[in-house]
Amino acid sequence: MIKLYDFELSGSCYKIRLLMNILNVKYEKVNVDFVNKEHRTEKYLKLNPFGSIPIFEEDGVLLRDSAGMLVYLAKKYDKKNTWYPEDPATQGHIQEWLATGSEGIMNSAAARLVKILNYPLDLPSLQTKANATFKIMDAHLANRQFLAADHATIADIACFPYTAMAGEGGIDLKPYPNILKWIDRVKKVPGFIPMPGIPAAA
Ligand SMILES: N[C@@H](CCC(=O)N[C@@H](CS)C(=O)NCC(=O)O)C(=O)O
Repeated sequence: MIKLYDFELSGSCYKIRLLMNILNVKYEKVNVDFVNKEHRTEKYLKLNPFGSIPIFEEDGVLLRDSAGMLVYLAKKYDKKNTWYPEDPATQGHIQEWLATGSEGIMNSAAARLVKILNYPLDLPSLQTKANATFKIMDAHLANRQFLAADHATIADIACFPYTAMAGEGGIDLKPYPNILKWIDRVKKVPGFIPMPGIPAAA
């Protein structure tokens, strides 16, 4: 049985819950007390020396990064190969957006941590960097429905949570109409689930 070390308010953990729900994969959830930094205790640092969640285990496979988990789940459980298609160009583009989901968009995640958990980080700088990423993403989505293919892939899941929750980090998405339409599109994917801060489609 898959074990997901999870925190309900973490957008990174939500990426994994979301794909597992879409693919109808059963799993056991282990709640991590993130607010009190349980993920930084010895027990968790043994599982992930980088000290972050989510952490994922199945049959002796231990994964410590959400992008790795998305690839693993799609390869193992998506029998139709739509979430991580075989074609090399699409895989290349997916990897590009997995990187953006772990880099530029994480500025939005960090801005949210400043706002909701008082992380001592430079909020204006994080907001500026997140906005720079959203500007590029909005232009990319001007003539596309999804980030890396003509249908949803793990690229969309990787970039979705901290884009959709940008407002919680004090970042206004109104200047990015193509992103707003994309958020609605992702919410309509069969198997979509909400999380606190990301309501279901209206
Ligand atoms: N590269 C990791 C990063 C995940 C990440 O940043 N997780 C946050 C929670 S959303 C975390 O655990 N941060 C550690 C901390 O703030 O102490 C992934 O995508 O899985």
